[in-house]
Amino acid sequence: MASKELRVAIIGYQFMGKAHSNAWSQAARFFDLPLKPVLQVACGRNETALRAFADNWGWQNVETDWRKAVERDDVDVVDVSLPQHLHHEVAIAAARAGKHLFCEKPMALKVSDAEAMLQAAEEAKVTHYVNHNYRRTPAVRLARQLIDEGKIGRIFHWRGAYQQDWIVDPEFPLTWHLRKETAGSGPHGDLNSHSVDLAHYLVGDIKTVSCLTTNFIKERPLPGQGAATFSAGTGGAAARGEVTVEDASLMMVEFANGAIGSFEATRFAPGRKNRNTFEIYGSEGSIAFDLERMNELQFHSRNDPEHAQGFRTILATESCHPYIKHWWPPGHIIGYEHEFTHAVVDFVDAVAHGAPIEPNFHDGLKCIRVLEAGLKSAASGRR
Ligand code: SOE
Repeated sequence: MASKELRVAIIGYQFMGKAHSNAWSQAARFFDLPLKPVLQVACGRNETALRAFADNWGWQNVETDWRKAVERDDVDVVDVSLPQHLHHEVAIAAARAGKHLFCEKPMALKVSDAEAMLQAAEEAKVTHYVNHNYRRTPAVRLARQLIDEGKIGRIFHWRGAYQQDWIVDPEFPLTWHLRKETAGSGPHGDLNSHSVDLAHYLVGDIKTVSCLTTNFIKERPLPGQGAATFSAGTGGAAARGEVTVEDASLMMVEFANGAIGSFEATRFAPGRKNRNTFEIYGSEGSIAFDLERMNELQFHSRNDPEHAQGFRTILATESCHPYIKHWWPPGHIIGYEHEFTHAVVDFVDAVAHGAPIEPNFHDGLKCIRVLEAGLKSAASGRR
């Protein structure tokens, strides 16, 4: 590793490629980092699009062959910003080349792939991280702090709902998200992976799962130009293809600590653009979060004087709140992209100190186990 530098290769340049590039370039501007991230190499298959991406974000080199990118001697970290079916092969090759791993969620398509990724990372003794970015929202960190302080007591209920609406139109094309071979599953994997990770973080391990999935639109037009996450693109084909993942999932779980929980994940909730909500109810109080109001946390305490009880809204933008003092003065809200920057900050710290970071490949695997159990339950009708 170059002294005081951490040289990154990013593989993938779409939505997550941009979110991660922004984080790698912002982190050292706002936070004191033990190592300075260097945007060393960007990698993708379409050279023209890749060069435009690299020029825009300041990546110093480009590679169109991911194997060359992950094996370069001038790279310390491989950032896997690819669709999930490609994580496994790239992450394992990068670990074997001795690179630290910053990997997009969900970690893998299936448990066996996630296990192999964890094994490769552990054998290589590299730092490994799965980017469940919502853990690093200051209001979510505050929720964890209140739980650790016993402010809501023994937890009884988790209620998570992650809702979007970008494929409600039956003419939205059959992008990679809607095919089993590339996405593994639909919103159950894409969205519930976030909720399950948050539930693991805030409530604890999940013991049993029962799940129901359904598919509302069976066939869609094949995609044309520019079809991507949230975008129909143009010039879709007249030919249609089969949707091979679920459109919505409802899952019920028992946690090891005795709490019970529900998870709802859908892309068929008109008006809900990217609404990631959770509610946690305990013996001493309750907590509620809504990503569409991500700087706020709702908190109710049964220990407040009876006449003053009710949900209060805490604006998690004071300097006492996690990460906030590095940004703007109090009350100057932050956004989605800041979660990614916080992840980079903690990742750089972990690499510099040889310390683990969460969620890592153990946590990513645990999440995939729950999701895979959910799909098995949905297919078999059994708990
Ligand atoms: C698409 O559904 C998506 O981009 C997810 O893949 C992300 O993880 C989520 O944060 C926003 O929605």
